[in-house]
Amino acid sequence: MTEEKRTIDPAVAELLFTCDEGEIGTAFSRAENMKPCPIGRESACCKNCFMGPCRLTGKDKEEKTGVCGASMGVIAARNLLRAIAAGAASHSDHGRDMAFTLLAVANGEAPSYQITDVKKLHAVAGYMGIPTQGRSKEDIARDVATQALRDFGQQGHTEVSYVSRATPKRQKIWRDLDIVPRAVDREIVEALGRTHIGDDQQVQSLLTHAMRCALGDGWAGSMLSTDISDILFGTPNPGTTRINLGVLADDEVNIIVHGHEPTLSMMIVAAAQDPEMIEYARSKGAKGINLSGICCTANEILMRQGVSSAGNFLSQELAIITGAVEAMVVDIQCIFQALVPLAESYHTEIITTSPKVHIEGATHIEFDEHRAMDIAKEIVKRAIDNYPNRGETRIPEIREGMVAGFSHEYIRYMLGGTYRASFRPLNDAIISGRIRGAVGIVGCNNPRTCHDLSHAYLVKKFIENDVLVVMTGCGALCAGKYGMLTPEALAAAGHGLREVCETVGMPPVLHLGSCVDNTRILTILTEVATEGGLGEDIDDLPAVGLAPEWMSEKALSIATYFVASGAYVIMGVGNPVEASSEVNRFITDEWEKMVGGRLEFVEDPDEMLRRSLAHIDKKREALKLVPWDPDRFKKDTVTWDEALGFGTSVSMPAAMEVV
Ligand code: SF4
Ligand code: MSK
Repeated sequence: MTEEKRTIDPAVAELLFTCDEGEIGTAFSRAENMKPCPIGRESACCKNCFMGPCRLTGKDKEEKTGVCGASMGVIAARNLLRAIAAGAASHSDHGRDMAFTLLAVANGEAPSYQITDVKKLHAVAGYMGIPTQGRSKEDIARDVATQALRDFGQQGHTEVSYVSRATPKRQKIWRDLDIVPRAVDREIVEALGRTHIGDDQQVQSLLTHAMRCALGDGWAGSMLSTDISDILFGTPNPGTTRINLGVLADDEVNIIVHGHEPTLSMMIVAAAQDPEMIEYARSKGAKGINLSGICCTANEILMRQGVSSAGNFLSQELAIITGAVEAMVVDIQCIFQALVPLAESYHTEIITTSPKVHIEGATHIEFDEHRAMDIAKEIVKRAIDNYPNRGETRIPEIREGMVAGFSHEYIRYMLGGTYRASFRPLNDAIISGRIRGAVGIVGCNNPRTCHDLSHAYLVKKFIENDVLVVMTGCGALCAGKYGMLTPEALAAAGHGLREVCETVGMPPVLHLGSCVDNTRILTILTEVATEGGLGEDIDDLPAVGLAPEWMSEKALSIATYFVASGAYVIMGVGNPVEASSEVNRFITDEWEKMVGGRLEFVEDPDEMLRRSLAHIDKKREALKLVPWDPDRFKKDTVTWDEALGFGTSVSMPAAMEVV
């Protein structure tokens, strides 16, 4: 396969060419050499007991059953529910660790951390009904952390705290359907129990619980994770940084942090800036210490500390192939086991840090929030000591500037200032047709589809069509690589969207953070619905969620909690439940009848675009808004910038033109 078909990222293409020449394997080549199992890929296989695994194949597979009699629909629904439970567990355990860190800080047991955003702490306490008047921030934080931990493990006929943050209409839908999450852990455990041999064997029942389980992730585990991260490390405000493999420095100690958690990586940021450490690096012949991130650990630290990113999910191996990385420090999720054998051919040390993530052959330095800074310094020192072992390097000279870190709090402020922070101007822009609608483009990369192509293509097409784009995860990092997270991207936007963005001073594509920060999108949608003029709830809004290059079980959980919150969600790459027409009908038409949202799997980016715009226009019509007209806000006068010659431009990679 040619590099153009594997990726549109020139830095990745350059290193893949090197890999091909040197016969170095990567996820790209392994995906080419190993065709996905066609039976498992469409969910026509069950291995939930040892009478199987049972494979239902052939044209009449929907007439067949497993040894126990399980139908194709039940097998596919169980597989989907298990995947959602795993995704929810992964996110939510991250959230639980954040709650434990907050508790340790409140109890004075984690001296490296502090409560940075007291305003956010008070807001979260308010959601939880915890009093704040006349109390110390430590006392409030202790109560918030304790309630958060209760939301994970409480028993009985309870509801997780943040259900109250949804609109009244949404809360009623959930209560009427009995899908309000009782506790995060309980819904995940019940999902595993229901899918055991001989338990729940009805598609409707399994897929209804799938929504409850995913809601526990979206409206508790992940939302708590985002909020507590903001309390500890600060609610993000937009700042500038750089992205792509060209951020690695040829003459400095390069440390990459990879995974999802901000707790250790924020300490490594501080340790890498310690004058003693910088002096130590100089003593080894380096000019300094250069920290960058990959995947969502990158998102966590770039939006709070402006640390640059070396790339997204499929760049993790290529960073090592540059030969310039002294240490890759990993925490949880999305970390290839392949990193360790690959690093053996270079000098890079792979350091695992989570008690939950060990990789055979990696160095394990376990993180403990009680002595976080000591551990961070130990890791930075190891990387410095490794610098003299560096051999030949090949760092692509490719990097791009980006603006990142739009929390929903900042968006409200950006739209209305401190004096009248509000989503009103955004609602008005949608009502007037300047903004046609909004999409959230989120999720991973997947070597089963051209790296970055669908993300970048869809972003370009949506902003051309006056659709505001918000992004998280590796999709957001993709947009950064192609200059789409800068004010200059406005040059590619439609007339109405451009006018709004110029007035407010924001780019047409907003970076909202990491995977768990998809909950910021839930909050924005809820606040927009509550603001007035666009219906009562998320399912009334001209908005769509897309995960064009997804690969993880977490993505399925995210998609499902958005659907259960009322959103239309389209996922790319392929359909993991294709084998069952019953399950496909359920997650589309039945879920739409129940909760107003639907989940579709669509491979072709043009078809994703067509369906999204059709949905946005359908919702505009239902709200009796003026139909979108691309020329209504076309200006016949030039802007001051244009008149003064400060033209804007946005460069799209040539490979996108082939779409
Ligand atoms: Fe086969 Fe049923 Fe066992 Fe699944 S649970 S492996 S369908 S016998
Ligand atoms: S890191 S889950 S590849 S977005 Fe959040 Fe990226 Fe997907 Fe991992």
